[in-house]
Amino acid sequence: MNRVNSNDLAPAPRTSDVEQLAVELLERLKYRIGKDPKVAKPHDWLTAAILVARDRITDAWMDSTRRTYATGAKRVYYLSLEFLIGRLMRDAMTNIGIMEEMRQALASLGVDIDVIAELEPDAALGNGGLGRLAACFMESMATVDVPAYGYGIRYVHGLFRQQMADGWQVELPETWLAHGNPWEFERRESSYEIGYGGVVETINIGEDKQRFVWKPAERVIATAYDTPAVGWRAKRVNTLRLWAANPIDPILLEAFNAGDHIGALKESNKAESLTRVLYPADATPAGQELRLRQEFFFCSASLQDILRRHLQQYPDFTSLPDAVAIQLNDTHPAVSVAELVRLLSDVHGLDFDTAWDISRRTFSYTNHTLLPEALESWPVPLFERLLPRHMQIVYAINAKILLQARKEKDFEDQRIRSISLIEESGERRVRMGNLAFVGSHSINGVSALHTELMKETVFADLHKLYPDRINNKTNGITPRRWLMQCNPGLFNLIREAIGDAFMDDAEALTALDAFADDRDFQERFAAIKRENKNRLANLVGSRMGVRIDPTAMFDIQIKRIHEYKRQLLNIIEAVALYDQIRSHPELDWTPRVKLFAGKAAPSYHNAKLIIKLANDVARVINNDPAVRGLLKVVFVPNYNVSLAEIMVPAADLSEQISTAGMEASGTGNMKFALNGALTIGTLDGANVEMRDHVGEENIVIFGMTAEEVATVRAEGHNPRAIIEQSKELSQALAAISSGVFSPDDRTRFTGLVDGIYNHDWFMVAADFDAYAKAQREVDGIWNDKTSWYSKTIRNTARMGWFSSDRTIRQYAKEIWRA
Ligand code: B1N
Repeated sequence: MNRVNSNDLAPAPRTSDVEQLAVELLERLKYRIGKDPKVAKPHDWLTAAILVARDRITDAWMDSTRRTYATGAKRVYYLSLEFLIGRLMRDAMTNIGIMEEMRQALASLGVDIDVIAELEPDAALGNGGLGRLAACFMESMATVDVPAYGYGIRYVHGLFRQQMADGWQVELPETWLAHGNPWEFERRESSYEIGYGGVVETINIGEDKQRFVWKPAERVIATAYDTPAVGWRAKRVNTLRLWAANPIDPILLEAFNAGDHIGALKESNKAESLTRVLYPADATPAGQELRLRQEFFFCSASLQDILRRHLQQYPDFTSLPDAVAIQLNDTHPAVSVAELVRLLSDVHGLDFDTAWDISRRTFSYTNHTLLPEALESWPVPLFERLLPRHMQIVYAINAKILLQARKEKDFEDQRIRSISLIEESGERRVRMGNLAFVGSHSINGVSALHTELMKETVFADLHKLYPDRINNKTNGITPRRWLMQCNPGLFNLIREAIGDAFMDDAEALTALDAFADDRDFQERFAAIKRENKNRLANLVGSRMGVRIDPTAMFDIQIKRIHEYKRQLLNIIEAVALYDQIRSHPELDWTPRVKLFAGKAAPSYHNAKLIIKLANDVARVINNDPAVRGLLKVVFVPNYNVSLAEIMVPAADLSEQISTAGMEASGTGNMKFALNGALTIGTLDGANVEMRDHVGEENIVIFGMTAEEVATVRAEGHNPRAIIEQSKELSQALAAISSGVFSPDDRTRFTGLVDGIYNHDWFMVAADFDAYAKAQREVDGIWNDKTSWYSKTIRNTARMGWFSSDRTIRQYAKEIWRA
């Protein structure tokens, strides 16, 4: 019999000329959305445009999948509880190279692509840097041709929407799925059972051997939703697979028939609440039972999926570490270590030691923070109740590790306690960081400084036991989204100057160095910055009704609100500057606009107070005629990826001022410098390496080093004495504390200021004078425009190394061996 070759039926490769795209747009509009162009709403056009792009991506996607099977290439799995994606349309269309044609095709149908692009909701399935890094990595893994799958949760509500009510943050639910999501494919056939609770049965199978069978009391179904992740030039398209929870019995028939229509939905509601909302905590553990349920849910589903795929291609699991690499994005997926051991031994029949060995050679773990309060741990009773079999496995792993450690010299009781998977002081808890560490063959930090501090602090003893495991992979950002797409003006200027090589190799940007002192180039660079600032000024004007002057210096701090990031230091400096401008009107002040944006965790009291302070200070300064517009303060609400894409290209000055030793890396710092901003920053996280790359004359560094902070904290310091020695600081603090900015509630900020007087844990007082001095140095550079542009152009030229393509190549070579 002659079988039909499916390739014969495959449509011919699509052309992407303007007419063809226009035809397809009308086709999708009619047959997929059911609308006539005459009545189509902007949203319908957005969906149609995405569907047309998606079809082209799908061709490349299937091709990538076939190639992975055919070559037997190693697969990389990136497990992350967060993916902070933002919008996808512009990214996908640029990467498959149809952006201009699509613009024209839509225009020929009377549709403005920029208008519909604004309607695409941000996929905000993450909080901040950790989630955004995962999104940049997805794009870079496809770009550098690593066969990769991202695994996470399809939250119905991503990060909350931030609204301001009288200057206070108010959280509103985000409904990114309200109009459907044309990017995703639901995969009903890829679903798995996930269990919780119940009991473990032990079956004796002779020769002193036992089998363990976990009988969960509760079960839910995990169903996959796939989104394509398109690499640059569509070289490869990978998969982001997000899990949604569904009940096993959507309707409890017995209850329903008995007339209890609400009770009949109990299971359904319970299952769906699992994946309903993203925990809004950044760099702090969420702590609640639902969070542990979420973590186990997506880990178990992902691992079952990985093992199933492996068995399609290999006879057994001995080949797993050679065929598969699983990267744990922080400790949030660390329960995977126990779950993989369970699946391999209890379900697939391997003995414990083999399962453990395979597992350890498959996993690697990235640590993203050293904040002691951020290290995840779960109360033993909770862990045991929810995951009884995993608790046994954790104990078994612990026994193995501690036995081995006791044989080492220098491992006395204190050291043993510190490497144990169980915290024994006070309430007994399972330490997820230690579990991730011992369960992985590689543990990496996210900047050179952070990695060194990992070795000296949180993982000092584990590092002593396993000295070859900790390594560094400095973070990066994708230059497609964070230069090409968000800053087309600068992108085109660079192309004209140095050609196209940097589009495939960001480090080729160094050719721009030759233009740094070229007057003509400086002027064109400045003109583009000015356009970007106009765009931001218009946004601030229309969204907030605040007029800002685009010729003033735009000084920007955008990131999550956290005491260690020190937005407070920036605000206090603004208050001190305000004082100075009023008392010395005769001096030649540099006009500045200080812009802030960022969300606070809803339960983080001081962070919310800092937002209120920024708004209170803004109201007073912006309305004081004595300031003569020389200083403005603006807090832009609802910071998200899309807002960052407008603010980053518009920045003159980038604020990266965390207490040294506390910001693991930062990635916003890289985005600003790449887009031609000067950085004012501490020697923290990746700032240190940025200084090495751009040159110390092209970045303004101030303040204590991580080592100095550690010493001062250990020896104790006297912030009160420091404050009393600084007239500017004491005046600014007195004004804030006494209610100058909060006449309606004079003691609103007293507690915040008292914290600085009494302990100053974040070294705000200790670094204030150095910071203020550095700011005046920035003014000096700003006022010499050739010097300013020669520095900022060099920033753009020398930031190519911070491309996430470089980061991913290092992971691929040194960790995944892919
Ligand atoms: O990860 C980023 C780094 O650039 C930042 O410096 C770092 O602060 C950030 C618990 C976190 N560390 N830890 C978190 C997020 C959510 C959560 O529930 C912790 N985020 C970071 C990328 O490496």
